[in-house]
Amino acid sequence: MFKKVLIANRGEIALRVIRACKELSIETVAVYSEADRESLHVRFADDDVCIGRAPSRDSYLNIPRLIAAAEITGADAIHPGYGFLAENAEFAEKVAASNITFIGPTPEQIRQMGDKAAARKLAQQRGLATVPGSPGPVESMEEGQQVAADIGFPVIIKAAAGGGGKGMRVAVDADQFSQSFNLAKQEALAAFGSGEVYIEKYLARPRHIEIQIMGDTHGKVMHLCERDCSVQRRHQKLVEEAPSPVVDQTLREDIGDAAVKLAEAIGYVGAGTIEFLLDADGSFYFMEMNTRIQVEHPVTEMCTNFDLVKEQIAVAAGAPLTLVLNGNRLRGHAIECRVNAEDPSRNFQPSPGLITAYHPPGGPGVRVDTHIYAGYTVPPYYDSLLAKVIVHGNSRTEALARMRQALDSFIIEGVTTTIPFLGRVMRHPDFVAGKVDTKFLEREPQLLKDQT
Ligand code: MV4
Repeated sequence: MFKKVLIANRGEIALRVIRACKELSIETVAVYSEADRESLHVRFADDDVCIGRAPSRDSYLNIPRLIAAAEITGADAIHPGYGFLAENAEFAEKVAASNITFIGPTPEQIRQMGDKAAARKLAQQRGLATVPGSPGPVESMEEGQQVAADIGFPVIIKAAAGGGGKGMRVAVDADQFSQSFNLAKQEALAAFGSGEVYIEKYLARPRHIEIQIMGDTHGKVMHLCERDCSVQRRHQKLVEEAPSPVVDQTLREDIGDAAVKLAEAIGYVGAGTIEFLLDADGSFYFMEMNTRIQVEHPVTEMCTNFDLVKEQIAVAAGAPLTLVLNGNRLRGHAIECRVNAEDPSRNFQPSPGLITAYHPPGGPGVRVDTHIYAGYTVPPYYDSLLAKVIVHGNSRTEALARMRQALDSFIIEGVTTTIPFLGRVMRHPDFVAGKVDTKFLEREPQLLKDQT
C-alpha cells in the first residue's frame, strides 16, 4: 500500500480523498494556491505545499510544480480528484515517469476515451449501441451534409476532443447544417486545439444515465449501478440520483453489461463512468466515457455501501477488487443536490465571498460533503460548488422527504446559494414523479425565480 498520497486538487473532493487515506492509514499531502491558504484540505493533510498563485494555470494545473511537491514531500502516489488534471494523459504520464503512482487509469486509457469519436468507434466494435451517425470523424462539409441527409435531421455535431457539452451544435435542416458545422469546428479548435467533429442523430428529450464502473489491475471490471443525472443546466449537473427511477433490473443489467464490456475492452483500471442517453422508448446509446471519479459518486456509495475512493486507492496499489457487485445488493435510494454559490434568478451568476453563518443538515441518511465553514471566504477563481447534500432512504419517496428537510435546514449566509432553487426542484411534480429529461429546466423557467 502507499505511504503518502498527494492530492492534486482542492475543495470538497480533496477532503473526501484525505478521509479515505486516513481510514487506510496513508499519510496525505495537500497542495494549495495562494487563494486557498485557509482551506480545510491544507489543515487536515499531514503535509502541505503552496504551488502558486490563485489562477488554476499557475497552481492546480501546473504539472511540474505538482510533481515537485510530491518529490519534496516523499509522496508515492497522486490522486487527481475530478476536474483540473484528472483526465490529462500527459499528467498521468509524467507522474509515472517520476516513479509516482497515478491513482487512476493509464495514460493510454485516458487518451483512448478522451477522443470521443474513437471511443464511439470502439463502442460500436464491441457491440454497444450508439446513436446513428458518422462512422468516425467527418472531414469535410460535403461529407457532413451527406451523413446528415442519410440519418435525417435534426442532427448534432460534436467535437471529437470535447465532452461534457463543449463544442456541440444542433442542426435542424441542411441550411442550418453548414453554419452549425463551421461553428462546431471553430469552437472545437479554439477550446481543444483540434477541429475534429463527428455527427449523430439528435435525440430530442433523452435522459442522462451513467454507469459507475471500477476495474483492477488483474483484468476484472465491475459496475456499481446507474446514476440518473437528467437535471442539468448548460451541461452542469444539478441533481443526481441512484438508482434511476426509470431503470428496472433488466435494463440495469443490459446497460451495466454494455458498460463492463467497453471497460474490459481496454483493460480499464480504476473508477470510471460510462455515459448513455436513454430514449423515451427504452433504447440506450453509448455517449462517452469519463476516466475519473465524478462529483456525483456519493449517490452510488450510498446505495451500494461501497467506498469508491478507498477502492480507487486500493486498486491503484495493485489490490484486486474487494467485491464484485455488478448492480446487485442495492439498498434503497440516494439523491444528491449540488449547492453552488450562484444566483439562479441572475442566470446562475457566481456569488463568491465570506460565509458569515453555517449550519449543515444532519440526521439519519443525510451526508454533506463540503469544504466550507463559517468564516471561510469562497474565492472567485474556481468552480462555485459549496457543498453536496446526499440523502439516502429506503425508498425514493423517503429520500425525497429527507432531501427537502435537509435543504430546508441548511443554513449558509453571506453568499447567495442554489439551496432555495433545489428545494423547489425537489417539490416539482415532474421531479417527484421521476418524469424528467435533459430539457426539464428549459421547460420550467419559473423554477429559477425567487419565491415561487
Ligand atoms: C446528445 C443529445 C442528443 N442527441 N447526443 C450533452 C453532453 C454530451 N456529453 C452529449 N450531450 C448530448 N448529446 C445526441 N445524439 C443531447 C445531449 C445533451 C445532454 C445530454 C445529457 C445531459 C444533458 C444534456 C443537455 C443537452 C444536450
